[in-house]
Amino acid sequence: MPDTAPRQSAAAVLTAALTGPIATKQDNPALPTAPEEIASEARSAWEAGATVVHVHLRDANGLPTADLDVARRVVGLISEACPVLIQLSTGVGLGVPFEERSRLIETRPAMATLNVCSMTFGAGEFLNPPDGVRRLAVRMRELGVKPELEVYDTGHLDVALALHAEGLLAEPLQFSLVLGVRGGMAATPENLVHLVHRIPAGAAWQVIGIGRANLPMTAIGLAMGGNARTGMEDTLLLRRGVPASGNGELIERLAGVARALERPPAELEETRQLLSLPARAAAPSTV
Ligand code: KMH
Ligand code: ZN
Repeated sequence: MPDTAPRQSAAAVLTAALTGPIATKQDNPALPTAPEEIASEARSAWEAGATVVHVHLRDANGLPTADLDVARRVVGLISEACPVLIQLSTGVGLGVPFEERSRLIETRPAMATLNVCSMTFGAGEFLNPPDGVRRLAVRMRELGVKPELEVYDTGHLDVALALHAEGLLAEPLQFSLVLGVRGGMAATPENLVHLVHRIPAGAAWQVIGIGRANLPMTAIGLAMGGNARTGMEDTLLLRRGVPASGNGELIERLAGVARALERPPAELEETRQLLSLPARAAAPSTV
């Protein structure tokens, strides 16, 4: 009997979300917060198979910040540590004002997140006002910063597609499907399948699973042909009761899943192609 099952032989882009804005060293002492720690974790993730790092910034007290000097320092240290591609978070942290968060793209990262809707986010509120989101999308397009469209619920996908229909987003689109945030979609295979079916042809997409959903949701996403993200922003545990020793360990496990599914982790140049990034990084910031 011939094997007619669809094959997923293409490489998968693995992204490491190194620290996020919410967890603290009390939650897991391996969480990187200082710029040097974040750069060292970027290198561990790179060595384990990640070609993109998603970066949040912390101040000297370990709190989320959108400080441009901290951004330049962290990006500089990561670039010295390894050639990984850097995606800055414009989500930053729940208490940081939207306009401050938006200024981060003036440092001209290759990629940055674009959160298209406001929402309840765990115990807090994540504010992304429609006019601000439109301005940020326009500015990202002007600067050549590739937006990663963060989709925490089905309506967020509609808003992202409406921004695209207005001509505010360059093709090909790139989506993160985030499952398991309290206030967003529950982490169920049905929710993921529903969203994947609605992603426009030619767009890149990755799965983000929060907490205990991290491994199952990313595994399903890889099996469906998507890219995947893990890291200490998404889960502090390797498995129930076992804290992750760092981002490298989480990426190593995800790379193993990807290889088992015949989706080997993408190399750097493959990643640039799969995400339609220019061959070289954007010009350094003069801001
Ligand atoms: N943790 C939230 C504030 C992003 O990086 O752009 C959402 C977030 C999104 O982290
Ligand atoms: Zn983030």
